[in-house]
Amino acid sequence: MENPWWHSAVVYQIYPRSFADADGDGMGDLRGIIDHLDHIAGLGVDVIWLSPVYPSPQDDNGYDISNYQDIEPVFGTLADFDELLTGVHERGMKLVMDLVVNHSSDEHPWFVESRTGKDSPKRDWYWWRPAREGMEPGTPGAEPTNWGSVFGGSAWEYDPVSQEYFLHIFSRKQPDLNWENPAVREAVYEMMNWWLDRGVDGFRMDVIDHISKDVSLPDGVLRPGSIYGDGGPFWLNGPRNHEFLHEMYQRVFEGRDALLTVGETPGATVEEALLYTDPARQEVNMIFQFDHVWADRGADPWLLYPLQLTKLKGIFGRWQAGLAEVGWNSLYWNNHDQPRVVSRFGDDSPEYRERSAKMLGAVLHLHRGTPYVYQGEELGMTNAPFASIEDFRDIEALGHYAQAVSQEGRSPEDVLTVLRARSRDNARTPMQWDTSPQAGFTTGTPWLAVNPNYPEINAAAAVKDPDSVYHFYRKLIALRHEEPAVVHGDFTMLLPHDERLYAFTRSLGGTTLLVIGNFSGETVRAEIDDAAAWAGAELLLTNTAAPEDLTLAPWQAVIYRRV
Ligand code: TEU
Repeated sequence: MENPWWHSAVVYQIYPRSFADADGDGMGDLRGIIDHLDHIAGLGVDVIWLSPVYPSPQDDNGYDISNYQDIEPVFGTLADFDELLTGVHERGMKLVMDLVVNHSSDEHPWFVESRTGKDSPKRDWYWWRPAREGMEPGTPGAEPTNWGSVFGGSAWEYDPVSQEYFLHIFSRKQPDLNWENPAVREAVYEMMNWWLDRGVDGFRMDVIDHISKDVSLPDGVLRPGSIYGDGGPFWLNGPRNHEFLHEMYQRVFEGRDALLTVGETPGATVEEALLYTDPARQEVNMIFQFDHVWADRGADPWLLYPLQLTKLKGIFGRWQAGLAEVGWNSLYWNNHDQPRVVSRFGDDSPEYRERSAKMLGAVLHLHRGTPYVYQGEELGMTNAPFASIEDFRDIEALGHYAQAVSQEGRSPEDVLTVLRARSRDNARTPMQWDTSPQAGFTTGTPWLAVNPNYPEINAAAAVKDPDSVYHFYRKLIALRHEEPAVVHGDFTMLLPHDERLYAFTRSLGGTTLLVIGNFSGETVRAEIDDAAAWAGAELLLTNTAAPEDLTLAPWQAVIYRRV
């Protein structure tokens, strides 16, 4: 197969609620995005991925959709959307929508109808089940399975009218759609075609490896310290997942040019990824795997560990090798679900924030795959100083806190410590545009507090400063567009046992790139085998003074080229 365009593309993710508020209601909107398109285009990215902008009760900030074919009024109108799409296309970029079809909102007309009773024609569009045998419906423990939901509490919600339960892997306002029912699939494909006909350029598919469930719905293993079982094995990469995605390809993507499709797959292994992304199988272009963003946590997502660089390198090395011949990687540090990478794997102190943010960007962008930049990452935005549980807004953080403190008796301070490091709200604080009040995000009161560090960290300052993280990212993106070895080169990990240096080469034809990132606050010499050969090599990019003898300053990154 010819190399598709998205092999050399870079994607920028917008979380609309937190990007830019044009009308002063404290919430970002489409007009705000339109007003700031030049900031994104200035980075040189090829694609924008827009997190959900559809009508939604906003229980999970738009990942609970009540109408798939319109725009949330808080964000604007379909006319605004068309204007945005035109503005994106005029700047030579593409626009990819978020597709959230593992579940809908409980306020979607499909679910409203499904809920009217056992005889509803849409009853089978969702997962309705009776109480556990021999148990009184609605009593504790009578849920059809013992599964916990991702956001805390049971994954089943009881409906007293029909005396049955419906499944919700996420919040009770996000009932899971039943993909076993062909009418559900047809409705989804029809909606996708409607957006593509309108001119959008593809989809990022929310938890798309959850759509096929083990229909026998067995109990899960009890999580240590929890009262709920782990349903993951029965809803991740289920028996018909690949079949459904191939059908979607045939019904929606076949015969359309220049699209980008990326599946979010928290449960994917390298082996599964090969199936999802092998072009011959016609499923999706690439997936978001989670191994590297789970490198610093345990099986229990709320247990945190310090980063072990050797573990992180092992994960990336495995994915680079696994998809080298067939399939394709996506590359990301950040999105709206992850804490800020400079606070997590870098050093967000004033001394090293910018340098470590650039180092992390350099290491990620020089891998083989399609890099994703999440809004604010190009500024080196940091985690936020949450003082108490009242400062959080995310349903996941609040749900976890309630379950851990009230139901499981954990100490509120311990739970808060983990939330400060881990909460998704770290990624969702408003975009920092300038030094005006509320960082120029809104003239009103922001829905989530602006990070108080905006006088130092903001887009206006970054765009003006040629040494900023923003301009470093711009150079990384340009390098991908100009140097074929970045896109196509073979990947070889060096120094796999080093806990401070992340080093690798990329080779294509006669060109070899050497990339080294120092993940430590110490000065470290890279003891690579052919160090002498790199003595006279061209230094393409670094984030502080050029090193001598491959001796890297704290948090330094270097990219050398030899031809
Ligand atoms: O995320 C799925 C997912 O993997 C997360 O819920 C993850 O388990 C959690 O964030 C770990 O902290 C997608 C969306 O990206 C997320 O925003 C939604 O909340 C979720 O699906 C439900 O739609």
